[in-house]
Parts: sequence; structure tokens; C-alpha cells
Amino acid sequence: MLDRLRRLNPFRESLRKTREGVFSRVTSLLTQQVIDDALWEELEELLIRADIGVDISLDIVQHLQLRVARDRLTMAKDVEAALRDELLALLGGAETRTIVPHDPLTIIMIVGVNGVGKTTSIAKLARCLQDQGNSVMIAAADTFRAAAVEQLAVWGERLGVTVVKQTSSADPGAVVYDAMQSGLAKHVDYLLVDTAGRLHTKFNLMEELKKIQRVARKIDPTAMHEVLLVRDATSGQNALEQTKAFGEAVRVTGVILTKLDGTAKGGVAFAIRRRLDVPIMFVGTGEKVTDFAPFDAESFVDALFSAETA
Ligand SMILES: Nc1nc2c(ncn2[C@@H]2O[C@H](COP(=O)(O)OP(=O)(O)OP(=O)(O)O)[C@@H](O)[C@H]2O)c(=O)[nH]1
Ligand SMILES: [Mg+2]
Repeated sequence: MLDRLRRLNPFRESLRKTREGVFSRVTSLLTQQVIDDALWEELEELLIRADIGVDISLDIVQHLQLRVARDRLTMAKDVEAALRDELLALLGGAETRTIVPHDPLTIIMIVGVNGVGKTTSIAKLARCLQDQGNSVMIAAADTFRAAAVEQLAVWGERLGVTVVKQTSSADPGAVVYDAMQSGLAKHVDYLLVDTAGRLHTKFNLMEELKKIQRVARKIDPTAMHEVLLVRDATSGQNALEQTKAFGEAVRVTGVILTKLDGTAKGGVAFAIRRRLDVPIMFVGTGEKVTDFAPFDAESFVDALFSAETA
């Protein structure tokens, strides 16, 4: 029974390190009887350790203090419930956002710095969309790294998805243009665009993203319908600047948070949400194509606190 319940929450296993490293301590801290300064200090420290960020952790503690005073809370377990509320609100509440299909072809561009898991996430997303009964095509617009097209071709074969490609060093905009024409001709539902990893500080590379978008708009002025920024959870607070820079170059509509399974700093999700002000839409929970889940704030917060219940 417990196993079944555990499986229901896709974040339970991937947040294990964050839960065991930090939030189990938060829970035991909040079972102490008195609510005093020492408790607040320790709570703040633990939240910072989970990589929620110093400013956000301070805000959370301040809100909790106000709430304790206002509602005359005396029981530590009430503080835990209030903390869960705070965390949920930081993630934008319980409402989830999914990809809205665009007729006749929904184009989703995947962007991010090097090695964060863009190509793997494309395969995972393709599979997820297929599972929902959609037809999918992939544009291999990472023409920069020699092995990138090959990597996608392997995934394409495995998933039964057509990968539109040109020679490496081809213009990524041209690849997308071709792929859009082909996708429209073949009446596919979704076109996923893989892009090269790029440092957010490299002006030309950020301009290239805008150019890909401009080319796509020649065929469909409403493109891109989604721009998903892939963020590696293990890179923590340091990488928040890149998150912001991508948002300034293209209209990022959502985040895919990868490698959540490899870190005790899963709290970075809260910092990303606040910094970028777009929802986290999917989470990568491992290297397998099935290790992928739509983001759900309630399950995420719940998995931070408890290993057992659904
Ligand atoms: N543990 C874990 N590994 C992941 C996850 N997502 C991707 N990876 C691994 O991260 C590595 C890089 O993944 P890629 O998909 O090639 O990353 P990329 O962003 O496309 O890389 P570039 O195209 O070189 O910028 C691979 O070894 C993946 O298996 C995840 O959610 N969890
Ligand atoms: Mg790649």
C-alpha cells in the first residue's frame, strides 16, 4: 500500500536527498514545544541550506512569525502547516499549467546552458506527448555540437519520432523553417525544437535564439508557442542569473527543472519560480525517458515533508 502511495507522487523519490538532508530536520525542529528565536534562526538556516535562497528564506520566516503572532499559534505543528502554505504560495499555488495546443502545429523550443538536459528532456517530452495520443516531430536545431544531431537521431529512432536535421554547422533557423514546413505537411501535432547549449553571457548566441524565433514567425507569426528553459537543479543559486538572462532574450513560458534526483538542493525550485516569474512545468527525475513528470506544486511541497503518505 505504502509503495503504491509513494509512486503516486512522482517527486517523492527524486526529492529524497532534499527531504532527508533538510526537511526532515525542519519537521523535527517544528515538533519542539516552544516557538522561540532559536527555532526561527534554525529554520532560516535549514531553508537556506535547501537552496531556497537567503532573501526568500528570510521572507518565509518573517511571514511565519507574523502568522504565529496574528493567529496566536502555539503548537509547532501549526507552524509546519503554515510553512507548507508559504511554500505552495511561492510556487504559484496549487494550480498547474500545461502546454496549450495550438492549431495546426504547436511549436515548443527548448533552451538553456550547456549540459543541463535539454536533449534528454526533448525525448522525455516527446514521449509524454505521444502517451497523450499526439504525433510529434523534432527539429535538430543544435547544429553546433557535432554529436548533437546524432544523439537526437538515436532518441528519434527509439521513440518512433521523425527528426528533421541538416548537416552540422547548418543555420539553426533554417532547420526550424524546414521542420515547420514538414510538420505542417504531415499534420503532426507538436514540433519540439532542440537548441545548442549556450552561455547566457554570450551576446551572439543569445541573439541566435531570437533569430530562430524570427524565422519561425515567417511561417507562423504566433511561434514559438512555448519556450521552455531547462534548468539543472544541481547548479543551485549560482545559476539564477542565467535563468534571468534567457528570460530577457526570449519569452520563456515555462521551466523544465532537471536532475532533481541528484541534489539535496531541490529548494532552488522556489528561487527559480520567484526570479523568473514563470511556472515550472516539468521535472526531470532521472536519466530514463520515463523519469519525467508534469510539475505539481502540491505534490512537490508534500514530497519535501513526507516520505509515506500520498
Ligand atoms: N540524473 C539525471 N540526469 C539527467 C536528467 N536529465 C538529463 N540528464 C543527464 O544529463 C546529461 C546531459 O544531458 P543532455 O540532454 O545531453 O543535455 P543538453 O542540455 O542537451 O546538453 P548540450 O546539448 O551539450 O548543451 C546526460 O548524461 C543526461 O542523461 C535528469 O533529470 N536526471
Ligand atoms: Mg543537447
